[in-house]
Formats: sequence, C-alpha cells, structure tokens
Amino acid sequence: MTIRWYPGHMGKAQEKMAEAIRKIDVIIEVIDARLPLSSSNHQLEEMRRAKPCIKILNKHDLADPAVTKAWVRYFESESGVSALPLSARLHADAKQLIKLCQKTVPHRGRPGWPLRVMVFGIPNTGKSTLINTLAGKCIAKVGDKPAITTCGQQIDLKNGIVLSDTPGILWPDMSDQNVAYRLATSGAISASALDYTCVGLFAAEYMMKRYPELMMVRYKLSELPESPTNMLELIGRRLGCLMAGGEIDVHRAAEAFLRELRSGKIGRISLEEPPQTSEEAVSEEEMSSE
Ligand SMILES: Nc1nc2c(ncn2[C@@H]2O[C@H](COP(=O)(O)OP(=O)(O)OP(=O)(O)O)[C@@H](O)[C@H]2O)c(=O)[nH]1
Ligand SMILES: [Mg+2]
Repeated sequence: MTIRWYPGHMGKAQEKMAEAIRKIDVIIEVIDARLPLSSSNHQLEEMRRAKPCIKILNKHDLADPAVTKAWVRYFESESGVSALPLSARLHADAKQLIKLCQKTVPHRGRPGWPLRVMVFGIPNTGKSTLINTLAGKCIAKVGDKPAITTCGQQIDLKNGIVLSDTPGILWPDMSDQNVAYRLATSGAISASALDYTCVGLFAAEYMMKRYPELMMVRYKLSELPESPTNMLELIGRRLGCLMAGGEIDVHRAAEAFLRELRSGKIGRISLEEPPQTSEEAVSEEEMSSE
C-alpha cells in the first residue's frame, strides 16, 4: 500500500513558518534519533535562509547509541548545523540545549533583545515535550499520535529566550516509500493513512535482518522464522492476538508489534544508518581485500 499523508493544516502552517523564520535567530529541528534523515524535513534547507540550525536527535533513549554517534558526525559536517542527541523529557538534556542556543547566537538573549527560537519538525518527534521541559511546566499539549499540535504558539522562557512551538509538518510528495514506511514505523504518520499489516511486515523484515538477537530474545525464539509473515504470526501467538476459533489475527499482531517497537520494549534500535562517506567505503573495501 502506498503511504501518503499531508493534511490541509500542514501546507498552511508551512507558509506561515516560512514567513516567521525571518524574525527567528536559531531554528531547532527536532528529528527522531531512530531515523534522523527520514525524519528531517528537506524543505527546511530552503526555508531557513542560512539561519543557524540545531538538529536535536530526540528520543535518544530509544535509539541504538552507536548509530546515533555516527549520525551526529554526519550532521555536524553540514554548514551552519550543530547536532545534539537528547531525551526531551529530561531537564538535564534541556539545559544543555539552552547553553547551545546561547553559544550559537551570543549577541542575543538580553532585555529588549530576546533570543528567538523556532522549534520545527515533522509530527510526533517530541517538539511540544521539549518545550514543556524547557519551560518547566505543561504549556503545550503532548500526545502519542501525530498532529497533536495544529497551530503555533509563542512561549517566553523568562531567561532571555522566546520559543515558538509549531505544528509537525511533512512534505506533499512522498515518492520515496522507504522513507514513508520508516516514518510509519516510528509513529509519525497518522494510523488513518496506513495499513498496519503492511507496515508491520516492513518493520519485521528490517528487524530480522538488522537486530535478529533482539527479536529472538523478546519473542523467546531459538531461531528466526523464514519470513516476515511467519514472524508476525509468531508474534501474534506470543501476544495472544487471536480471532474466534484460535486463528491468528495478523492485523492486530502487526499493530501490537509496532507498539512494542515504538516504545522501546524490544530494545534500542535505529531504523537507518548514515550514508557512508567515500573515505569510509574505500577503507572498508581495503579491509575486506586484505
Ligand atoms: N521515549 C521518549 N518519548 C518521547 C520523547 N520525547 C517525546 N516523547 C513522546 O513522543 C510523543 C510525541 O510527543 P509530542 O511532544 O506531542 O510531539 P510533537 O512533535 O509535538 O507532535 P505534533 O504536535 O503531533 O507534531 C509523546 O508520547 C511523548 O511523550 C523522548 O525523548 N523519549
Ligand atoms: Mg506538538
């Protein structure tokens, strides 16, 4: 099934943000640490007009730590970009971000000269959670489904920083369906725009290849089944997703599997790795020919 999801409020929000960015000093792009490139909005590059950008690899607590390290190196090689892995619910992590904002734009953050920060990102990456942690109170509505925030708001942190919360926006053209399926696996796409069985099969295939041990431990298997379909059936049996008559309900099994994967119950996982630089590719080739 082809995944497409671009509700009307996203286009309108993007137009407003492109205008509002003129009066912003630094952009925080909140991306998902488990799929940093697929969850980066490529439209931002044009919108940000060379303004500094801090990429927050959020939900760091759910991602594979070694892969996240490689992603930080990857993003920091871009001009005007810094990258910081964090968990938006942690106050200590939020403090680190405040310091980085102040270091990035040292000439602002004084009375009459607030440091103006826009928190930007695709749906469900944790923008509102981050704002609440930074503010030290619950100002922005948070929820475990995409498109919780549909219109922006400004928050004065009273420490020289003014934040703008924004609705999560995607892009109209989802021609790269691998990206769309990774987004759906992470929970960034509305359930109404996807088929759980298709996304569950995609995720099961990936997990069987990339994290076979985690799958075997979580679902108490001595070896992996032959196919992703068999995997979902096994998961359905383990989690009790049965129809009347005892047959496995694969749709419910896929939904339950995705819930476990998203919440970290299977383990810390990354859904993609940074593209290799040409130097890395050459050194790997040299090693394998030795
Ligand atoms: N494990 C984990 N969950 C997080 C983290 N940050 C946010 N979440 C959860 O992710 C879900 C989405 O968080 P929100 O803050 O509503 O995300 P958002 O980016 O504002 O979403 P939209 O408003 O829909 O664009 C919620 O269930 C949060 O509790 C984190 O660092 N780690
Ligand atoms: Mg929000």
